[in-house]
Amino acid sequence: MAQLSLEDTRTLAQTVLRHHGFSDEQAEAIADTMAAGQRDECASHGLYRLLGCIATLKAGKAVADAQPEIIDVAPALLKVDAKGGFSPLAFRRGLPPALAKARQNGLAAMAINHCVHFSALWVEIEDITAAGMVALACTPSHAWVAPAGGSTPLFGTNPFAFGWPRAGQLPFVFDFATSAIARGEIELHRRAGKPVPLGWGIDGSGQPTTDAAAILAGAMLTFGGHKGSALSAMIELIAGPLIGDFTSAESRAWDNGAGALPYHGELIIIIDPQRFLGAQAAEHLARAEPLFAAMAQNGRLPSQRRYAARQRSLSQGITLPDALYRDILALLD
Ligand code: NDP
Ligand code: PYC
Repeated sequence: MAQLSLEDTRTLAQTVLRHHGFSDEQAEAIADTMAAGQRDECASHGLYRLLGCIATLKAGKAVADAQPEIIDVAPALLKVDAKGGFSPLAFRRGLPPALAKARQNGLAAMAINHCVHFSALWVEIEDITAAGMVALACTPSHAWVAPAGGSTPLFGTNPFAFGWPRAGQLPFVFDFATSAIARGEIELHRRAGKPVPLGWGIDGSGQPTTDAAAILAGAMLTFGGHKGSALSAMIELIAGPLIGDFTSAESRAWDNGAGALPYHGELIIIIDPQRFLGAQAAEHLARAEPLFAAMAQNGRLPSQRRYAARQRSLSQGITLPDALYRDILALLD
């Protein structure tokens, strides 16, 4: 394994992105997001994504110097047109006005449109909870996942994330794909030549398989059968047609076999507890704490693995498989 400090991780990502023509602002926002993923040991959404970002750019499916445009739609609605760039800079630009709207109105919805998307959603959720807000986010991807009972890909891996601010503690956050697992995790299994658990996907003839490559060529499955399938459909709708953007099937059609990262929109909803609860906000938010304490019956809350990994990375730096490190360095040739 290669070992890097956190600063070197961020610098490596920025250097690769700038080398391929990304503007400074785009490179910084993308690199920060990838470095956070690597720091929290979310390998499928860390530096590995550099390979996909550069391949997407080379395929002509991303704009390296896009300048996101903010569109004020209504008192509680904001759109950010990413103009074909990656989502992190669009989120970064949209967040301050979206938070201002949430403070003013009690809640705000921010749509990011026309963005290429590679990232884990918790990175954004944590920026919102840091402002004392409750947050939800979701996004489609490419049509890779069969609806419950089917074998033809239709849905994206469609992640759904939620965040709850906690006084004096890291927030309660969960963030999961509505497929059994993120596609990136199956890709990492294929790279490592490892089988995947049964239940992650089916091969081209609809048969259950543990072969990562066969699933990537066949179809992924939703988590929780018809329940994950319905949630995935909801995400297609509220982060697709509702915000005037692509579904996962439309994103895959746009890709047209290029093998690029998905291109679509994202919906982020921000709720201000202070506006909901006024002077009683602190008292009611504190009532979440016994719930969290009682929830950890299986040993931990969602995100606690990440937070522990973050502490490790802050003191020891990150590790990267040698083959991936070589592939990333080769992007500088
Ligand atoms: P996982 O199944 O690994 O985990 C999902 C969530 O469940 C995390 O919050 C995780 O916390 C929590 N969790 C896992 N195990 C436990 C446990 N035993 N007890 C309590 N909580 C637990 O993730 P996925 O593969 O579904 O998704 C990974 C990432 O991929 C997400 O961040 C998602 O945003 C991203 N993604 C992005 C897409 C995009 O289009 N941009 C598409 C699909 C996925 P912890 O992290 O602490 O383990
Ligand atoms: O891992 O499913 C995934 C994914 C899709 C887009 C970004 N990550």
